[in-house]
Amino acid sequence: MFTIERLSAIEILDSRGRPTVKAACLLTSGDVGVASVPSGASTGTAEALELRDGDPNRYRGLGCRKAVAHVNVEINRALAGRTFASQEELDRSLVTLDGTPSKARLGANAILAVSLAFARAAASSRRLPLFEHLNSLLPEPRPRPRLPRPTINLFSGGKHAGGQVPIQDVLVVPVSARTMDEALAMTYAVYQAAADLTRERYGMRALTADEGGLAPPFPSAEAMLEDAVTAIVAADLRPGHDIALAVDVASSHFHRAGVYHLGKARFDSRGMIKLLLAWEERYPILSYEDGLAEEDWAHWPDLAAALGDQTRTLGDDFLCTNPERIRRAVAAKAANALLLKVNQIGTLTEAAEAYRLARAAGWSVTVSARSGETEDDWLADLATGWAGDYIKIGSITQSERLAKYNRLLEIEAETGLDMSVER
Ligand code: 2PG
Ligand code: MG
Repeated sequence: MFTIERLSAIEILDSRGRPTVKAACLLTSGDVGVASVPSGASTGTAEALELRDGDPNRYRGLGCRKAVAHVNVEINRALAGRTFASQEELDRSLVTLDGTPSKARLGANAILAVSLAFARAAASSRRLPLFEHLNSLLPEPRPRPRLPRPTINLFSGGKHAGGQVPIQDVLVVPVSARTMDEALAMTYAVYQAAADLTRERYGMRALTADEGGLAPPFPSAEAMLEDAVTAIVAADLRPGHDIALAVDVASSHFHRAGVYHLGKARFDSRGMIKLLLAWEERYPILSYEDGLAEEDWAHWPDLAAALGDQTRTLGDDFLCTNPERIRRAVAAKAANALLLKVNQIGTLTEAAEAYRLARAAGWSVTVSARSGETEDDWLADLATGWAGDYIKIGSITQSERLAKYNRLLEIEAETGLDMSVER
C-alpha cells in the first residue's frame, strides 16, 4: 500500500533545450520518487498528447507550465492523501481524472511524470532496485529481468538531422557481444571509425544530430548504409557477424498522398517493400522500423510477410505503444516487433498492456528513448525489468543518452544479469 502525501512538478529543459516536466512523488512513508519525461520530434499521429503552453513568446509555444500546474494543483488535489495498492490503481485514477482518450486535458507529459515518479517512490518504499519493481508491474507470467541488447544510433537523417537524407537512423547492433560492457566497447570502435570516415569522405568534423548520431550530407540512403558497413569493417569487426544494422526508416515522415518521396525517387507501397528487400540483400539489416507509413495499414502485412521471421518488422509511429493499434496489427499479421515508448501512451500500466499484447503474439520488443531526452535513466531499468530484447537510446555520445548506458553498465556490474540473445 502506498499513500501519497504530495505530488509536485517543475519545468526543466530536455536535450534540445525544450521544456519538459519533472515530477516528484512523496509518500507518507517518507519515500520519494522523482522522474522526468522525454519528448519526440518524429512523432506518430496516434501518440498521447503532450500538453504545451502555446505561448509564442516563450519557448516558441513549447513551454510546459500548464502541464506542471496540472500536477501541482489538480492532480495533487485529487490524489494526495489517497492510498493505492498498485501502480495500476494509480494510473487508472490519472486516466479517469483526465477523462480524454488522448490525455489531452491534463497532458500526457503531466500524467507520465506522475506515473513514473510514483513507480520510483514505490520501488524505494519496497527497498527494490527500480528494474525489479518495474518487473513486478507486469502481468503473470513475468519474464526474468535481463539486460536488453543495445541498438545504437550511428548515422542520423530525417527529422533528427535537418532532412539531409530522408531515412532517420542507421543503428548498429553488436550481435556477437556477450555483455553490455563488450557491446559498448565494440560500438565505440565503430563510432570512431565512422567519425574518421565522415572526415575523410565528407571533409567535415563529426557533427552530430539530435540523438548524437553522425550526420554528414549522405548523397543517398544507400550511401548511409554503405558507409555504416565500411565503418564496421574499418573497426576490424565483421558486418552481420559481430555488428548488424537496424534501420529506422521513419517513412511516415516522407510519405505524402500515398507516395514515398525518397530523395528524388518516388515509390508506391509495393515499390517501397521491394526497396527494403533489396537493401536487406545487400546490407546486414536485422530490423526495419516504420518501413511503411503509419496509416499504410493495407501494406504492412505484405511488408511483414516479405521480410519474414528473421527480420524484425518493427512498429513505432505505426503502433504508438497503443494497445488498440497493437491488437489490430497482431490480427492483421502486420508486424512482429514492438517499439515501446512509454510517453506515446502516457502511463506505465498502459505500456505494460502494450508489452503483454506484443509478447502474447510472440513479438520481439525494443524499449526506446525519444529524440528529446533528459538525464533521467529510468529507461534502462524499464528495459531490464521488462526483459526487452533490445533498447534504443541513441548514440554513445551526449549525457542524456549516456545516463541510460551508464545505468545499464551499473546494473550489469551489480547483478551480472545476462544480455538478451535475440538477434
Ligand atoms: C524514433 C524516435 C527515436 P522521436 O523515431 O524512433 O529515435 O524519434 O523521439 O523523435 O520520435
Ligand atoms: Mg522511430
